[in-house]
Amino acid sequence: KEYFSVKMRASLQGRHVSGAERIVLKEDLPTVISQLSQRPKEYDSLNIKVEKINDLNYIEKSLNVKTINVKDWIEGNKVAVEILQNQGVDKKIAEKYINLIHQGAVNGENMRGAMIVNLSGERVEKDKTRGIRTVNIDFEDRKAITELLKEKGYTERTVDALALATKTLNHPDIVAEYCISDDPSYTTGYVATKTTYYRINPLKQLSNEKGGRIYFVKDTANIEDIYQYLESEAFLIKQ
Ligand code: PML
Repeated sequence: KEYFSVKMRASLQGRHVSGAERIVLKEDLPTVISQLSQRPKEYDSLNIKVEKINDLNYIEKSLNVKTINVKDWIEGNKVAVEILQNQGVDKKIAEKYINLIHQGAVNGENMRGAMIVNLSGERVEKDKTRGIRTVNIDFEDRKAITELLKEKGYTERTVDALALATKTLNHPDIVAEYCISDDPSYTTGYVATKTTYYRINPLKQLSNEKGGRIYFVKDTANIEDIYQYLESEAFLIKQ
């Protein structure tokens, strides 16, 4: 079977407004390209990139999803830090970088990709403005997963974020991830561990335009290998 990656990104006045990715069979390309092109509400520039995948890998199962409702984003972040601490991340280190994400990690602006922080508290991504981006990931049966998650009250964004987090945490050197959306109206965020995607609602203050991701890695992490795995290797998640 021939698989293709379809990546869409849209911007408005030079600002990124929407992005999505699918890995699909050749015969599904027309449908998927059309769907993705209709996804952003407003834009003045939209790119769709289609690339053939030569080497496709599989992940058996996505992370388990658990929702934690809290009274406000401050409380949400306390819960997030506790989960991170249970994964071996120092409290002070977790708090420092979480604060940075909430304030815009590049001089008050969002990074394009994720920050990588090791357990000693050092930032180890190669480019601190760009960060690292988890790409080339999808569910083998996206429709079924989406229906299942929507039944449980989750959103389309949960589906996309769950796929990304499942790939990210599947790397042996990555121990946990923290994420808040850069959409000012979307306040549910998550912390992912090796087994579980904890949706924390809310995890950021309503109307905050800052957002991003932090990947916490072992001190011995092979950074080159993490880039190669997250940015170049293609995976489908079976369920
Ligand atoms: C994003 O879209 O930028 C992040 C999405 C976070 C999804 C949280 C959830 O609803 O599970």
